[in-house]
Amino acid sequence: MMFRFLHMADVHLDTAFQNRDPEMRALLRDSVREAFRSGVDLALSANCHALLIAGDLFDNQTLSFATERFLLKEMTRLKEGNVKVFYAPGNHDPSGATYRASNIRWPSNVHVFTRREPEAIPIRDNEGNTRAVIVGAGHEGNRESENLARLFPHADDAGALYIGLLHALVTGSRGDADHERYAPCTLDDFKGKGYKYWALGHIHTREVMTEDPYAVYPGNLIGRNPREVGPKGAYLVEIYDNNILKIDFHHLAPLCWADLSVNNLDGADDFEMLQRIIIESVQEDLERNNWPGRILLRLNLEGSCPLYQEFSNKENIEVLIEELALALNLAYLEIIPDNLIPPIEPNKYRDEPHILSTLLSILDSIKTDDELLLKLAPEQLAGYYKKSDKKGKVQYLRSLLKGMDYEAVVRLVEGDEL
Ligand SMILES: [Mn+2]
Repeated sequence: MMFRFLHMADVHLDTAFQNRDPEMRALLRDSVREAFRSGVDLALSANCHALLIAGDLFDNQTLSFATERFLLKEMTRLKEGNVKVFYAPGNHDPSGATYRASNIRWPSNVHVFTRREPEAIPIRDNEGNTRAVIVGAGHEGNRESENLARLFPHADDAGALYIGLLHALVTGSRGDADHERYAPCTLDDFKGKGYKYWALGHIHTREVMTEDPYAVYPGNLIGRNPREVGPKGAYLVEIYDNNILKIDFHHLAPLCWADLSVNNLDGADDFEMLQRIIIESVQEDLERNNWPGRILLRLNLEGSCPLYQEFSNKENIEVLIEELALALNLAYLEIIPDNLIPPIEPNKYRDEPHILSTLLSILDSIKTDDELLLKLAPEQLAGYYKKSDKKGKVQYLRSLLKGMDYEAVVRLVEGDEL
């Protein structure tokens, strides 16, 4: 006997995308739905027995009529294809009775784990044999602070395949530091319970944390901002009687975020040249990544550039965006020029009879002279409590000196003289 399922999490339908303009907002919201629809298509075409959704399917605060209608339609499609749905709510879509979503009348193929106490649902084949047991628990409120994984029972039907379904923060996962500590647990909570696979949600970064048992975050279904780069989707999992497990990641998002930097703009002395250098560099990066779907790009421009001044004009940036988005066939482009500097050579200003030269030589000295450095900054530093730790203070102060010689030249020399 074999059990096949699709594991997804953190769909976040109805994210408001409030800081985006209306066109971009529409693109992102439609794309989330499209990604979910592709997941349903995959579950149907791969003849999955079940779709497992590990929470944050939507946002209770903003659940719209359109999304409610969309979800019911997609769940019904799964029902018609004999795919069961197991859905364990998370902190964004908790199941508590006061939330609007708790009144949704799901089709009969959908099981929602509404309680934080785990519940075991057997899936049987036509002969009545247990194919798998899905054990799930849901968040009832939006700030679950308890370790729910610990409450999961041991696999008691010895022959059956057990799968856990839970929205939780597992300590030590790749996204640990960036996510709220809801339903916190550790990998140890999953061990020794006789489960084959833990279908997790909450962390937006994809990760197979362990293989015995499998503890898996599929990541969110689609990147929502430039911090969530690369292909996004769900895991298609097959588990056979002999305990062999096949796991395949499927990209489902119709678009991918990329976050790239260009720092070779020394030769960009006119608009044409600026475009050419950027296009070449970005094309190379995109080809190397070879990400599927349309690309949304955050582009950081860094380092010295003769056209430094031109970037203080917003209109110039808009025109550049227009040209590059077209040339690179991007669905969206934002440019961050904050780390550009004028093409300057601090050495040009050394050993001359002016204050900049004196400042540069002081900056040079305090790279090695601890006493002089402390003399220039005798005050207690905010947030720096160890008064006696001279070495630590010196180290910290020195870390602030990076790029200061450039800064000094930019501040003390008039634009035309650079
Ligand atoms: Mn969450």
